[in-house]
Amino acid sequence: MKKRFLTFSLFSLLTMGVMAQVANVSPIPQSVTTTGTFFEAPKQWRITSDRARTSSYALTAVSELGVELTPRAKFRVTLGVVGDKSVSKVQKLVPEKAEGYYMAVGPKGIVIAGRDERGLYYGVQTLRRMAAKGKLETCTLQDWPDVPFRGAIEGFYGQPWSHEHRLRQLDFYGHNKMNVYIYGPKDDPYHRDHWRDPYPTREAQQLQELNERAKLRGVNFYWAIHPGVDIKWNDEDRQNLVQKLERMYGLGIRSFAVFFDDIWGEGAKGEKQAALLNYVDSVFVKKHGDIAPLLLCPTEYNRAWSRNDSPYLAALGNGLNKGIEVMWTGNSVVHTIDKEGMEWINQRIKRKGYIWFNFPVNDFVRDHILLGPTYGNGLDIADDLSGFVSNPMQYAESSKIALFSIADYTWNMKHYDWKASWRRAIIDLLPSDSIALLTFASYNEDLGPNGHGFRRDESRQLEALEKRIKAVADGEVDREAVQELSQTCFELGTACDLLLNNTENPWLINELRPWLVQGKLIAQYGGVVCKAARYVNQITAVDAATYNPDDLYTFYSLYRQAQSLRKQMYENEVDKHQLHTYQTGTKLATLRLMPMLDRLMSRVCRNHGYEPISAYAPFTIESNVGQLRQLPISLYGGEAKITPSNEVIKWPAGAQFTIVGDRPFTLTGMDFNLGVNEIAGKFRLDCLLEDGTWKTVSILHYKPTDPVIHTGNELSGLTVKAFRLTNISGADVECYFRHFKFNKQ
Ligand code: LOG
Repeated sequence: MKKRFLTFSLFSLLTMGVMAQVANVSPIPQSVTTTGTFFEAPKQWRITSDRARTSSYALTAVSELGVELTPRAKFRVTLGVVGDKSVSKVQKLVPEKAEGYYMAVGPKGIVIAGRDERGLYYGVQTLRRMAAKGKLETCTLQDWPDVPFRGAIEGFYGQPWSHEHRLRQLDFYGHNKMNVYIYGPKDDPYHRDHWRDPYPTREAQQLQELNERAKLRGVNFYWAIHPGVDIKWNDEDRQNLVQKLERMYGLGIRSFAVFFDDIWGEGAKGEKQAALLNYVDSVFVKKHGDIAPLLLCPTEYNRAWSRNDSPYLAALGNGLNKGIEVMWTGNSVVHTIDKEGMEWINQRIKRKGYIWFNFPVNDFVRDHILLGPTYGNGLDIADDLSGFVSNPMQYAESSKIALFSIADYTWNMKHYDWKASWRRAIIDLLPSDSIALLTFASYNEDLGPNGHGFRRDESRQLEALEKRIKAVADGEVDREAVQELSQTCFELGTACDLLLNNTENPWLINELRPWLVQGKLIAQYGGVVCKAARYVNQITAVDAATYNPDDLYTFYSLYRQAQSLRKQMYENEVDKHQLHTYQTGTKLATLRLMPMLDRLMSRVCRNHGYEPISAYAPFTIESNVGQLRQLPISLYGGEAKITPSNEVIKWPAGAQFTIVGDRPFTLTGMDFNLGVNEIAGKFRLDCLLEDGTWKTVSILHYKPTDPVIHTGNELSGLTVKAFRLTNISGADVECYFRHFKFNKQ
């Protein structure tokens, strides 16, 4: 057997760790000339800069490098921006690109000259990475970003990030040369539902503090408002909007966005939105003169929702003032971005699209945490976009794996290597246990089936093994393959244990904990399955009657242990993770490892004449509403939940949504929320009884102001094979799919 214990990509990790050099700088610099010679970084540095520069945040960043700054030091660090005397000699070498810098490092000293203040700051960040291991490399660099605006948009549904997490994020963006953070958490009431109301004092102070930190990190702090749910196109609401923006301006914020995503009706009108944005542009942005160009997130924010001749997009393209940026998620809500897609949208909005990349956001697949690599975006689109921001998970620290790569990708697209970037991201996030994190992350890549149909590859290292395990005929076993699989599970378990006890980054470990505990159980289950597999052909028929309770090494004991572990996995999902009503469990390794183990186990069970053990999926969805067809459905105890959708659902007249059981089941309750008050009248609920007839069950709202739909008493105790919801209004209905649950006996 090959020795595989935690050797997964070990070589590349080690070589990277040893080389504290310019080749290690992330994001990858555009142009580097290096001699390959290293020298010990002196402990004391002397800064030389023009007086005008002394209060700059780039200089503050130097003071955070962990060296002693003293005028007596021999090692001189010369800092400046084009036009400063301090760097006049190298001025011509500074790239003529916004945020670019020139840098020279040698045993006598360092020179960093920025095209602008931010360029200088980025030069310091490069130095920070180069000096991280105590050695410096003699080299020169010319560097600049490919994409003008790079960063993150806190734009997901669910628990918004905490203040502390946001501060940590801003530090991280600065370190990784990202210059945008857009504040737009869907569940902040002052962003969306109560957009007209001012923030309470404490929240206002925190936003002010975030904005200050952002300035220190060279980040534009965008505050976004989402007025579309109930905006009236009248002067009063126009003033409400400007007033709210003025308040935020008063806190020191200088970058703003207006969102109209996931709405319909009045608020969704293109000409009205364009007119409003132009108004804000003239009476607010232009009036103050120190505000960044406005950012709009449109209602048709992806191609799947727009016709080729979309009047909506035309209204924006023709109507919006020059300079207002338009956000875009790509060919669908969750999609990678390519050249053809960029050309399509740019023609229509008559400007370069500003990408809102819906990865690694997991608000539509909350049972998975997404720690995989960022791949699939075109490497040739730098000139086709004005900005590229990633919408992360509500798990801020875990999102840094993807965000690190977004920084890498948007800075230097042509040299973006997703595998290498992923590894660097993981080393950067948890240097003390990077191999464990890399191993664990490789089981948290795919999203599982989801309403957006966005899938990722997972555990690529198992591809060959998967084929070998599959190739074996019933009743046979490939002992070497099983041994390797067992080793793989052991490695996953080791990784989970190491991480559970890691104290270097408690922020990260706390977020990962439910998945780490689940990972440990999967690893254990895998070990048992592999042991059981070795019994194939050795003992042909073991049944409970021959079971000796003193002997744990019988197939029957292993069978019961596997059963117990599946139960513990199930209990872990139910207990640990009721964080949010939308949470539907804690899953990992769903693409390769778990299916492999389950397949192997059922084969082994059949061989012994036992019932196979596997996860039980008793319900399926059938629907001619395309957006609902693929939603995952989960069952815990007697409660079944369908994963909600965040977008607007277009429910055609007459279209149905049906839940089918694999056997008759007895209902005890049901409620669902289509996000609209008094919408129950537009739908009918029918249950398919055991005798094959359909019975209608009444549906109603308890209150006119509460969108939740309840069922009449006649539902409880009804044994059904299926039930279905039909739009009987005679017209297409627009609604949401906020939650859907039913209980069975
Ligand atoms: C929302 C976003 C959400 C994401 C993924 C946009 C423009 N809007 O379907 O807030 O996090 O998808 O669920 C969206 O993407 N709606």
